[in-house]
This record gives sequence, C-alpha cells and structure tokens, in this order.
Amino acid sequence: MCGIFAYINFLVPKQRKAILELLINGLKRLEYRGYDSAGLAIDGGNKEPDGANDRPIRIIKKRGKVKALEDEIFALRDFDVQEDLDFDLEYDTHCGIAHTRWATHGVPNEVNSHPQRSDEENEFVVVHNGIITNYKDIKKLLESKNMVFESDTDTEIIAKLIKYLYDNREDDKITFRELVESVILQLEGAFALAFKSKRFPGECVATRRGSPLLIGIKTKTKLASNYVPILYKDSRDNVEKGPQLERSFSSTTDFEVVGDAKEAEYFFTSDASAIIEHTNRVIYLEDNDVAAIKDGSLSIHRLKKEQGDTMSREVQTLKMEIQQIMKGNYKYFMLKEIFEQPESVINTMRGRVNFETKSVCLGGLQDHMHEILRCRRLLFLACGTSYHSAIATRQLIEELTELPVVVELSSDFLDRHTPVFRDDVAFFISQSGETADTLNALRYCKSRGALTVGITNTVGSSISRETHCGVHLNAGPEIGVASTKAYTSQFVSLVMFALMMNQDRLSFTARRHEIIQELQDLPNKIKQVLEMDNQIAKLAGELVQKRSILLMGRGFNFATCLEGALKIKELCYLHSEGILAGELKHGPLALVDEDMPVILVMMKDGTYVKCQNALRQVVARKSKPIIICEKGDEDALSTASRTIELPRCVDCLTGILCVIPLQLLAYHIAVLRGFDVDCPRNLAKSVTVE
Ligand code: UD2
Ligand code: GLU
Ligand code: MG
Repeated sequence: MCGIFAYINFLVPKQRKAILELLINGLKRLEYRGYDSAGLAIDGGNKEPDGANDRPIRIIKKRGKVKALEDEIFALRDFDVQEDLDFDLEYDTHCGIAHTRWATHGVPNEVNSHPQRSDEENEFVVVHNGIITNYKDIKKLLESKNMVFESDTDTEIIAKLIKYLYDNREDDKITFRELVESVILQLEGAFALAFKSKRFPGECVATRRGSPLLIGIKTKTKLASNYVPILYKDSRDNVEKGPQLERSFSSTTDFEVVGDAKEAEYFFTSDASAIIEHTNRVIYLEDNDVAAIKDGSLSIHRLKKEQGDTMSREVQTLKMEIQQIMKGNYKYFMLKEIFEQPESVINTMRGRVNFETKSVCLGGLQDHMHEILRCRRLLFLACGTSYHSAIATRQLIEELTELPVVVELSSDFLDRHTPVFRDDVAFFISQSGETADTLNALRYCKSRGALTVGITNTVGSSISRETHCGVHLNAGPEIGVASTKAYTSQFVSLVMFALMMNQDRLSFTARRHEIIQELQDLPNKIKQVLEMDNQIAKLAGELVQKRSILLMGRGFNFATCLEGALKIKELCYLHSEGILAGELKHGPLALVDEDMPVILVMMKDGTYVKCQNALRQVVARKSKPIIICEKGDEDALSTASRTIELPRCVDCLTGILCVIPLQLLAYHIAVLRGFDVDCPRNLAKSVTVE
C-alpha cells in the first residue's frame, strides 16, 4: 500500500553515494503518500566488485521519515567507512531497492520495515506493497523447515520462501526470475514486489498482483521498438517461447536500443512520480507479470497464457508536468483519496470476506467473539467522520446483532460520566488511532471493565495498542485532512463486524448472502459513481455562491447527510447541515424557501415513501432540491430538475455510494472558492488534543 523504488544501473558507472542519493530521492518523491518507516538495500563491502557471486547486501532501515533514513545513511559515511560502506566506491552495474511502509502486519519499527530478508546473510531481500493473506500457512510450513522469523510482517515469508526454493533447487541453472515465478505461485492477496539477491548480483526481478508497479527505462539511445513482447513458459517442454529480449541489434529482437551503446538504467516503482525526473519512458506492468533485469536486458514473463492476454507491453511516454508529480495525477490528496475508494474498500475486505463461502472473519476479533456475542450492549465512541460511520451502520448492527446499540460522541460521553458496565463492549473508531477524546473515552471504558475494540487505520497507534482487540482498516495512508476513504472503510469494517456477529443465524442467511454479494460488487459501483465527477463539478458551480446548504435524508442515509454537511463545512467554509428528514416538520422546514439549496438523499429502501413526503414538503416551499436517488427513479426524475442517479444497491450499503457525490461536491465547491482542500483552515489531520 505504500511505496517501492528500485534502481538498476547497467554499465553506467555510479558511485555508491550517488546510488544512495538516487534511492533516497526516489523515496522522497513517494513521501506524499504517507508512510511510517523506510528502508533500502544496496551492495555492501568495500572491495571492488569482481563480478563474482559474492556481493554482500547491506540493509539500512529506519522508523519514521525518509529524512531519518537519510540522516542515518549519511552518518554512516563519517563513521562506517572502515567497516563496509565506502561511499566513493564505484559500480558499473548495481541494483538497489528501497521502500516506504504503511504497516498492515506488525507495528512500525526497524525490524518490520522493508527490505525484509531471507536470513542473517541477507541472501535474498524483498520490498513489498500490499497484504499477503495466506502468509500464516506459508510461515508455518517454513518454520517446519527450521527457518526462523524475525519480524511480524506478512512480507518476511516472501524472502524466506525464495531462499527455501533456491536452497532446494533441482537445477543449478535456475534463474532469479524463475525463482520469483515459483514464489508468486504460492502467494495470495495483493502485492507489488521487487527482489534483490547476492546470488544474482546486478539483477532485479519485480512483479505485481493487485498493487501498481511500473518500469522506467533510461537509455542514451532511442529504443527501436515501443513494445516488449511477453514471454511464456511452454508447459509441455519447458522451453521459453517468444523472441529473446536482448537489447542488441539482432533482427529477431523486438525490444532493442538503436546504436551500439549497451548501457541502460532501469527503475521499478509503484508510482510514476518517483521516476519522472529520470525518464518518461515507462511500462505499466499487469497482474502476474514478472519483469527481470539481467545483463542490462529487460524481459517480461508470464507463467501461462490466458484468453485475452495481449502479446506485449507498450513502452509509454509519460506526459506529466513536474508540478503534477507530487500527487500523481491528482491535484489534491483528497481527490486522489476519493478516487482510491474502489481499491481501499477492497483492501479493507481483503482476507476477511470470503465471497465464495459467503462468510466473514475479522482476524482481530476472532478470539473475542464469544465475549462480544455475550455482551449486553454495544457502544460506539468516536468524533467527526468516524462518528458518522457508526451512525451509518447502526441500523444494520442492530438488525444483525439484535443488541442495543449506543452511538456517542466521545467528548460528550466523557462529559456525562456515562455509566459503563463489565458486560458492555465498547468500540473506538478513529482513522489515526490517536484522537484524544476517543482515546480518553477508551481509557474510561477500560477502567470500568468493558471489553474495548478499536477500529483504526493506523497499526501501532495508541488506540490500536490500548484496545483489547480490533480491526485495522488497511485503507492505506490518508493524507487529506478531510477524511474520505477512511470513512468508507470504517463503514465496510462495521458492516463486516455485523455480518460476523450474525454468522450462525440460519434465519438471516439470505440477508447475509445478499449483503456479501453487494460487498463484492461495491468497488464496481463506486467506480460508476466516480464517473459522475463532471456532472457533480457542474452542480458545484451552481452552489458555489450560496451561503448555506441543507442535506436531508433518513434511515441508512441520515449519516450520509451528516457526513456530507461536515465535508462542506470543513472544506468550503460554508454553513451546511445534515437533517434527519423525519425532523423536518419539527423545525428545519422553516429554513426552506426558494433560495435555500437542498440536497435530498432518497434511495429505494424502507424509508423511501417517507422521503417522498419530505420531497413534497420542500417542493411545496418552492425549493428546487437536488436529489440523490437510484438510477431511473421516476418520481425523483419528474420532480427535480437535478438528480444524481446512483446504481441500485442493497439498502444497508447505499450510504457508501451516496456519500461519494457529496465528497466530490464539497471538493469542487472548495476548489471553486479557492481554498486549499488538503489543509483546511483551523483543522488538523489528527486531533491529539481534547
Ligand atoms: C492480523 C495481523 C497480522 C496477522 C493476521 C493473521 C497486524 C497488524 N495484523 O491481521 O499480523 O496476524 O492477523 O491473519 O499485525 N487490534 C487492536 N485494536 C485495533 C485494531 C487491531 O487491538 O484498533 C488488534 C487485533 O485484535 C489483532 C491485531 O491488532 O490482534 C491485528 O488486527 P488486524 O485488524 O490487523 O487483524 P488481521 O487479522 O486483519
Ligand atoms: N503488508 C506489508 C507490511 O505490513 C506491506 C505494507 C505496505 O504496503 O507498506 O509490512
Ligand atoms: Mg490492541
């Protein structure tokens, strides 16, 4: 989920110092994505490399900022020269790999940082973005072969597994790339990986499945072809099919450099922004591609041919402007994070929802389920957006657990010295895991004997550490101050919790299956909603001059209105209120007239008819509401001139789809009003004071 940067120079002499600077600089370009630690691996030793097999690998890792890693490295120059890091040593050919980590497995510390290694000799080292969901099985297997693990990461099994396969190879001619192919056959989950080994000096192998990875190519001379053919292993005779990919002028090669210069530099990175300053010639790898750099040549392999596979990968020319670099293709982190949601909700469900067996298992709660199932009530404590995620899912949690559910703002809960009992289960929801009020509420409940459960996006955070158990969102780092993808991932986590609590209830089977089916379709539906961005930007244009915006809804979408209004307040510095449509006649209706912008969320669930009533009431007051509704909703379409039509979805998940247009709307209004969306005035990302 965080950053990979690898650099390979072939016949391009570079001093060790320059290589280190390049790697550090690459990591700095990835910094904007957020991370909790960083590390790199280069060739060690102070001898001139003689090309022989044995080049020791040096790993340097540090918790915290890339700057901390940089300081550590350049302090070595002054103290460590005698030992094994002569900074002036020059390499004709070298491979260095580097990583920024956003922990999912094991707290952020040095041992858990990447590169992860196969053994104390650093024979194989690897950097990884993503989550390996079957790492426990592989770990058990490797432990039974006497391999000793040092980190808590899922990643370490990859480094250990490749060494195991190498040590037990049948053929001495096995290549680095073949080893990596064998490794990924065993992996489940999501990954982008880059490998380095002292057994294969100067070589680098990289691969991906579900996490982005691209190759940058820098050569002095032009490439003869813009296509790199894919090589397949023929299953019958084990012979490589397809043309060989030497960068020479042999007429059979498809990928070659014009002229007789053989030198080349290659980059592997998870994000184009890290390489754009070096080259704009890139290849985007596809799932299960294995790319290998050996003797200065690049080849891309796939294990087996599948229908619809293209025969080659195109070398594309990036047209990024330098100022575009930092946020990828997005103008603001917030926008990037809004658009990441199809992916982040998948990551939240990864390894937890089994779509085949239609079951849910949250690893972090498993051992406490008997206790949670026996409790007398569920408390949900949070602030701001996190609070809304609990409101949004309360109805489903009540339905599936049949327990009393109390949702409270942490600060108010504490102010009231609310009674808490030993048979309560209290949830603490916080993106950062450091929110002061929520942390205090946690300590308060814990001291009164309740079982405490965290829902946080940050492994190693205070709330994660101090709760008895919990769920990590695994949504990846969120940088924009206004929370977006963390909200939808909190939402999904709480839905998964409700489903898990309900697992053994036969009478609910159909309901559970329907929800799980919809969870599977969710990423696609989110994508469909995101495609409406232009339409929403236009609406923003209409609203930008207004002084207040009312959002109304009820049932599953009351929280959507609260959250939408909060986004508008936070970003646009504009008054906005989320109103429970059922409360309209008890006051808010007085605000409605022809000048007051109203957004009504009206999805086809149990509250639909009541929402239609609300619609009539505001229309009768000459309001021209914008309606968020299901695609093809006749009533909405005939009543309102502006509708946002969303794909149909099971009632309890519509809140995820409905909030996205509101996130986008707040974003566009703020941009039109000229505000900095990522750093709204007076607000901070993590509120660590009361
Ligand atoms: C966890 C572990 C992973 C591995 C995997 C096995 C981490 C971060 N994750 O992933 O290493 O063992 O299970 O399938 O190491 N927790 C809290 N409070 C919170 C959030 C989490 O106490 O606010 C606890 C939770 O009870 C569990 C651990 O932290 O013991 C990891 O939680 P998770 O949600 O990452 O769990 P899982 O199963 O997805
Ligand atoms: N799952 C890996 C870890 O926790 C990689 C996390 C990342 O993508 O940064 O170490
Ligand atoms: Mg804990």
